[in-house]
Order: sequence, then structure tokens, then C-alpha cells
Amino acid sequence: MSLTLYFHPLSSFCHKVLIALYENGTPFNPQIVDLMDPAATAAFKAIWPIGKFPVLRDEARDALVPESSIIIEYLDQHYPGATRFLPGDPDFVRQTRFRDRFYDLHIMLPMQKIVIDTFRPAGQNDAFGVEDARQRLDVALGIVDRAMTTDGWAMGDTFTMADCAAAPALFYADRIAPLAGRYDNAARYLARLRKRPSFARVIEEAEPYFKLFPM
Ligand SMILES: N[C@@H](CCC(=O)N[C@@H](CS)C(=O)NCC(=O)O)C(=O)O
Repeated sequence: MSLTLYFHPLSSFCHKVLIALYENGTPFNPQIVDLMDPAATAAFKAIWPIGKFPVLRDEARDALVPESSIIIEYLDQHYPGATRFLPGDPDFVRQTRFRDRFYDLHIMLPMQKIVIDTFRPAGQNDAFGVEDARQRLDVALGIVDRAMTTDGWAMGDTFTMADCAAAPALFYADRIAPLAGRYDNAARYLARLRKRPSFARVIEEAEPYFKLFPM
């Protein structure tokens, strides 16, 4: 098997890539990286010194591909399937990339800040940073809520890379504070995403690990 994915089943950025792999039934060798294990962390950092997952290794093309969006573009280019993640004309592709960036930068990152703060040693929390992240998250969720007024996907009728990013972003945002009642359109969009078989499988496989999630 040519493709190996270094990931963790709880990681939202890894969920993005798992959705893309499961959408097209792309075969890969799953390598869970346990960052609580110093030896596993050192082995992973020998491959990618930045130490953040997901990372894809493609033996056939002798390529190492970090960064969730870049991995999805790589899969779309070299291992295409029925679901194309950046379909359409250049304007559609630019909009898709923008929405993918939006979910990563304005939902996933503030969420990461809020969650990671709970792991900090007592007395070393960043209350100011967490409050700032909460406010930014609220602004971003408001934008999603106003955009998702119809029953489709992030880019309309077509499931794209933007939905791969939206699914884990909204899933974890909903765990931090339920979307329903505050952002009903976003909540309905999340419900549609959860019915998508690729994402349903990602969540099912993450289930045994959710006890490790602090919120
Ligand atoms: N921009 C990166 C972000 C990846 C990222 O932040 N991954 C987190 C898990 S969700 C991680 O590896 N955290 C471990 C660490 O920072 O030590 C991407 O899109 O792949």
C-alpha cells in the first residue's frame, strides 16, 4: 500500500483528511501517533519535525505531504475518486479554498485555543486569550449561520474540501457549546454532515477516544 497517514482519531485536522480518504475509499495505512508517548512523538518528529498531524507519506511518489488542505489537494490530484474536492472553474475553486481556510483559521484555531487551555498546568491558564478565542469563534459561527440558509453543502450542491473542513470544526464547536438555539442553520448543516457516511465513520472510529477529550 502506497499511502500512510500519520494521525490521531481525536484530531479535528486529521478528521478532514480521513473524510477525504473515506469519501473515495482510498486505501491507506493508518498510523496513529500517540503524543503522550515520548518514543512515538520522537519517531513522528523524525519524519516531520514540526510535529503536527495529519501527515501523508506516499511511497509510490516518494512524497511527504503535511497540512490537511494540502493533503486533500494531493489526494484530489494523484488519487482522484468519485468525490472531487476542488471541482469546477477557477472561481469555484478559489471560493472552496476560501471556505476551507475560513473553517480552519476562524473556527478550528480558536477552538484549539479554548481546548488546549484546559490542559495547561494550574495557574498558567490564559484567560484573556481564551475569552478572545470565544469571541472570535462566535463571530465566525454567526457568519456560517447566515451563509447556511439552504439545505446544501458549504459550496452549494457539491460536497467539497470546504465540507471536509466544516465537519470537524462544527462538530467540536458544538461540543464546546451546543449550536442549536444559537446557530440553528449551522446546527442543521452539522446534522447533514453527520449523516454523510465518510464523516459518520470518522466519528464512530473516534468514539473510543472521546473520553480523552476534556469538554
Ligand atoms: N495547519 C495544520 C494544523 C494541524 C494541527 O494543528 N494538528 C494538531 C492536532 S488537531 C496537532 O498536531 N497538535 C499537536 C501539537 O501541536 O503538538 C493542518 O491543517 O494540518
